[in-house]
Amino acid sequence: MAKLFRAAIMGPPGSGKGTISRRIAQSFGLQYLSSGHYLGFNLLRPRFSAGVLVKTYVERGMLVPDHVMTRLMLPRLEQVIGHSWLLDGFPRTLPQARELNNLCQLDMVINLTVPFETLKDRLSERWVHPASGRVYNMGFNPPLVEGRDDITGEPLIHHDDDKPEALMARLRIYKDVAKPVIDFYKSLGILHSFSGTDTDRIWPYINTVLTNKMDTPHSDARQTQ
Ligand code: G5P
Repeated sequence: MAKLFRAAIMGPPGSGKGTISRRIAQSFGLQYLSSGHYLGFNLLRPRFSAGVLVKTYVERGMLVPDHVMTRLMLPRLEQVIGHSWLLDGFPRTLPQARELNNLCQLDMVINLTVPFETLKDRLSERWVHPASGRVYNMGFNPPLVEGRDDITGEPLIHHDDDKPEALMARLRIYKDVAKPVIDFYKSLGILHSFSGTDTDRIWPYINTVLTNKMDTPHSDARQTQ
């Protein structure tokens, strides 16, 4: 049996984590687990008791408390114990990274760095299909029909936390909390950083590093949104 591979991707809001994660999942067959998508999905479920609290944080661009996030995400990882996976958006803080490390050790952490102005431009033009998490950008990967998801034809939405005020808060918070997480993974020797303004230029480097790290064969990168 091929060795299991566990990775996480981190980077500021709009750095392309979701876009690159989908390419990785498609090319390398990893299960894709997104904390943002999982939070959004749970907010739609009446049985999710922390829903109101979580909504307040997300809408303001603030981080959801660590204990809520670990209670949401760690059981999810236990469900995919026999699979290789890629985590997007978790862990976000040092306490989350430590809790995750107690449950399982990651093989690789991908760290994206993208200039601030680029992030602002991208997010102001982002449209999302809420049910699937598919993202579009009016310049980079526009939907086939304006305002509609390519696969289902359902309406696309602009997230409240992509609006300017929440966006600035998210970018500020990211700067503060990411550094200790980056240092933690650096100290474990598993951090790989990739910088640039274009996802399509960063992607071949990520593809090469992953190919070298994983035993499984890979297919060519493909845009999957
Ligand atoms: P999320 O959902 O984890 P963020 O804020 O980290 O959200 P986000 O905004 O989803 O990250 P991304 O995934 O890094 O961004 O980027 P993306 O969606 O792939 O790309 C952004 C846009 O740029 C898209 O429109 C895409 O098409 C376009 N794009 C990509 N590449 C290019 C390019 O090369 N050129 C151009 N022109 N466009 C491009 O977290 C949301 C909230 O949930 C909570 C927090 O409140 C958080 O704010 N949360 C947590 N709280 C605490 N702990 C955690 N672990 C949490 N996880 C989530």
